[in-house]
Amino acid sequence: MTHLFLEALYCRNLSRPPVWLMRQAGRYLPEYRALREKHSFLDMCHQPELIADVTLMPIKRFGMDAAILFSDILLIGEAMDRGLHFEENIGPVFDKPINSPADIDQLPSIDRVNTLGFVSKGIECLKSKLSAPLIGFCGAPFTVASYLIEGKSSRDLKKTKQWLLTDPVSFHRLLKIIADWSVDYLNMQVRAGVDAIQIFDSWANLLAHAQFQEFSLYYLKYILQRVPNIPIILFCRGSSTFAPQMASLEPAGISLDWNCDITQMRSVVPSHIALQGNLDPDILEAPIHVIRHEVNKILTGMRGDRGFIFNLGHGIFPTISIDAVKTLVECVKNSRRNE
Ligand code: 1CP
Repeated sequence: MTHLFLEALYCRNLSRPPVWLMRQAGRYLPEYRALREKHSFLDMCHQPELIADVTLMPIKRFGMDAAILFSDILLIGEAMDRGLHFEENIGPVFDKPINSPADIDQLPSIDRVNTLGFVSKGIECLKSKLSAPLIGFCGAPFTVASYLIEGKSSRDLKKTKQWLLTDPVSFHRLLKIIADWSVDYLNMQVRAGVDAIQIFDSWANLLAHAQFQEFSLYYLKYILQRVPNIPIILFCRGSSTFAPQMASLEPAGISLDWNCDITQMRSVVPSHIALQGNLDPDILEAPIHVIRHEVNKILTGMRGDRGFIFNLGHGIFPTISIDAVKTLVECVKNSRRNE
């Protein structure tokens, strides 16, 4: 059976473009909110049956062409024993942030990755229930390091950036440890049955050009080389600027933020690398006719591109309406063949 999403990821899709949305399994869904009344977010991430149920929610409701595993990039930090919890209206918090090189030296050994076995079980649980391809994921070492260092969400990553500027050697040590954990964690997901992987570098946009090369790209390459035989999509906020550097790693696909014209990006990213994106998520809070117009603009610009996957430039907000998402998915699914 051919799947549009995988066909497009291999840049050989001759049909309409596939569509899925970052954060499609999340708080904008009433059925997700109903389940969250009964469980904490981390509880949901820990229980294989709930992982499967939530992953399936958007597929059942909208029929996206790919499912993304319900989980979180910060579970690796939990496995590292840094005391992860999620606070209402605040977001992720690490009770034991990484404050010094000595904290790096005390991180547990890599076999603790196996404490994430519930993720594998969730994937196995999904395989019989899901006909669409399943996307596994992890955070990029730079983004995961930034949460471990800041201890919570931060809009400027002051502590992280001062660390990498003043003591790059220990910063690299931390990135290497996270990269090794990520390799094992992703290979665990591949063994359990995911069909593709996306790596999220959500805060790369705060890095200068040369910093991106040194502190992000190097480790993305490290991971790509060690997780073979599975198509990997690289996403970063900042991909509109960093796409040429990302393309040099030859990933299966690049997911673009919404600051660039995706059609023009095709002249920068070679046609054997899939392009995913890149609707501005704010557009989903505009009137329905605006949503249709903007979705069609992207579809028209990318018509005929065998490696195009429709997505947002970043995740869906919890405030976005079901009707808006329905409109988007229908527009893509009703679009003309890719000829
Ligand atoms: O309260 C709740 O119910 C939890 C909300 C929530 C959800 C639904 C969080 C907390 N994470 C998730 C799921 C999640 N996170 C997925 C699952 C599947 C899907 O996409 O549908 C994925 C892929 C992630 C990845 C993730 N987590 C990223 C990278 C992508 C991105 O959006 O940039 C990041 C940065 C996180 C950290 C995180 N987890 C949760 C929140 C609110 C945050 C972001 C905090 C911040 O803005 O700093």
